[in-house]
Amino acid sequence: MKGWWGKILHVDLTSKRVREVSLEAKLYMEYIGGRGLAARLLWDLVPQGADPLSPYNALVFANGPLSGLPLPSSGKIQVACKSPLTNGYGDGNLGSMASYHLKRSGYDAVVVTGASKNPVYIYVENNKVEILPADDLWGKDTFEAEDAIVKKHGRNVGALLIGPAGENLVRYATIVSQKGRSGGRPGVGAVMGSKKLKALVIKGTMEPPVANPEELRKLSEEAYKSITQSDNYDFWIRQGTMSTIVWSNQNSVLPTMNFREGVWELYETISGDLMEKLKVDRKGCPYCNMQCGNVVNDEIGEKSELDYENVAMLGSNILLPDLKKVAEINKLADMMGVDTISLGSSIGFAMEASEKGLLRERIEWGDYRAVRELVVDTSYRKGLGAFLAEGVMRMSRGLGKEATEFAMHVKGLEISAYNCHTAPGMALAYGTSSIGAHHKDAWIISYEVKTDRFSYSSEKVERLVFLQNIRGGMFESLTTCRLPWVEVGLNLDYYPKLLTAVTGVTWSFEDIHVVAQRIYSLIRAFWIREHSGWDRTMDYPPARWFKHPLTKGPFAGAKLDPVKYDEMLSQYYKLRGWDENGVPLKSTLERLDLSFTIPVLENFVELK
Ligand code: PTT
Ligand code: SF4
Repeated sequence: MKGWWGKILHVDLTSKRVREVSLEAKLYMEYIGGRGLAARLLWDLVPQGADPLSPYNALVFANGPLSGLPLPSSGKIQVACKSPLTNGYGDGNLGSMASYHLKRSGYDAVVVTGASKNPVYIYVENNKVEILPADDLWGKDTFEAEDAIVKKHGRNVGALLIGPAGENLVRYATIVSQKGRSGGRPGVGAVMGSKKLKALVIKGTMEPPVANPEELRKLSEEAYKSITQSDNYDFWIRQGTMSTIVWSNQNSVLPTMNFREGVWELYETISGDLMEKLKVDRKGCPYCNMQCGNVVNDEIGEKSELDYENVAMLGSNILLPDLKKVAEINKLADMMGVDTISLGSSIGFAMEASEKGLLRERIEWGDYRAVRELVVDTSYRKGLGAFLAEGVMRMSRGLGKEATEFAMHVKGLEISAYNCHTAPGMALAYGTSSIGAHHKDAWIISYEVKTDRFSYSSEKVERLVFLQNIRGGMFESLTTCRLPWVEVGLNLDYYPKLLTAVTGVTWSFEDIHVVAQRIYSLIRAFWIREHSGWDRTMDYPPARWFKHPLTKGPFAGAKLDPVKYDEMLSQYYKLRGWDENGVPLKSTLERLDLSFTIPVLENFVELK
């Protein structure tokens, strides 16, 4: 079999037992890799009802067949587990040399179960695996810890690390690599912390398994060239995702004051244009020729890497009108290993609760010093920070019904940086994303504002399913960065061709769509297995978008229509082959070779 090694590494930290597990070729054909493989492993390995922060949870680090190979923007790795934030399926995606080294280590994935009593890190060098003490790393931030790892093992390794937030089980702690790449929004870093695992360090030196290296070289060369020849290439290199600040404000979707508004009169204080003036460097992921990490000097003169989501959630959403200050908060989040989106949302929620007198503590909108302190306190679970470390869903439950209306999450995961009062398609994308409210599965909003933005049309729902299958299904499983396609228009046809060259098996888009449908239904089955009393309300966006109209900008007065949202949701379920509660139909599970989930699901819901 080419394209995959056919083996994963299983490390149990309770028994300190390490073993290689061979997987059948059929599994790879059915799930491809990355997210698909992770979802299947989690279904098989995590006992139903397991506490995500207990030794029973499993942590998966998975490559796809294209990750870490010499082709555009391939240096990505999936990290996944049962989420301590949502109690459902959770994953994330990091650009890291860990992807490159895993591809050359002889394994497709590393799975960690159990929990160590003392801090450890795992060192994998090809098929030599060691569980090493990490007492001297524990307590260090992710930047210091990576420096210490590099000092010991040299520069030629890939390291995935947690910081104090992961160690202290902050429910939205992430995994960080290369001082500025962060992944695993739904608390994957906290699960790593619960296992007392400070880092996974990989060094791989073997030849990766590629069926047709000459074809891979030819296709990659063409694709790299096509990227640099794109009309948008120069602008992308200058601003990367930061150009979205102006775009979002222009289109009334910039999250402002805890998603109360979609426009902010001070948007220029955090814009991509301003960022360009402050920019001192550019960073990015391995094998990328359109690197988008915009590095600026922050308020205290240290380097910080900016992206749209970070800046919107820690800028407009909490009314902090100063890019250098936002950059400092962002860098602190990377050092602590905490997700900027959930952090910005939790801080915004606390500010609004304080304004409304629902919180004893006073925390004013835009209070930079208080925010800086809160980031550290949240990471160490101190004072008000201990409350914020729980995320907005749990915070709001402690504050009463009024607070639940402005708790901006779906299924417990905080909403990423698009306000949807005027974007029903994007609201549905958040409602039905595989991990809770994240834009990665479907960024339909760009299409939506260009077309009939206020419509709840069936055509929009069809587009949403298509985007989810490509983004959440194909890219997350291959696993490569989707931005060459999204931002500079790399032709999607390259991907089945690259997959064919690497695996030696002919893949079409139809094949990939079937895999994507399988992954969506399996992840849905996982959610249902882990949540008793499942129904369609799990797929609803926050009440704020239905109840509190915008008060500013060209669309003042606008809000979502709950009846029409429900109609869209029903149509979405039909297209996925799910029933009116969003539960996969028996026939869908059988068609997608997911029959093994049927007897399990029947314990929790009535399957139609
Ligand atoms: C991603 C989410 C995003 S999405 C951003 S900015 W974005 C935030 N980045 C954070 C950060 O930085 N530090 C931090 N402490 N927390 C952060 N939380 C937020 O996390 C990221 C890029 C970006 S930048 C995007 S859109 C694309 N996302 C991809 C994806 O999801 N899949 C894929 N196949 N390709 C993608 N390419 C792009 O990657 P999560 P990264 Mg990320 C510092 O992790 O959990 O998926 O959440 O991985 O290496 O930093 O690349 O405007
Ligand atoms: Fe990484 Fe950005 Fe390149 Fe994607 S476009 S691979 S996120 S540097």
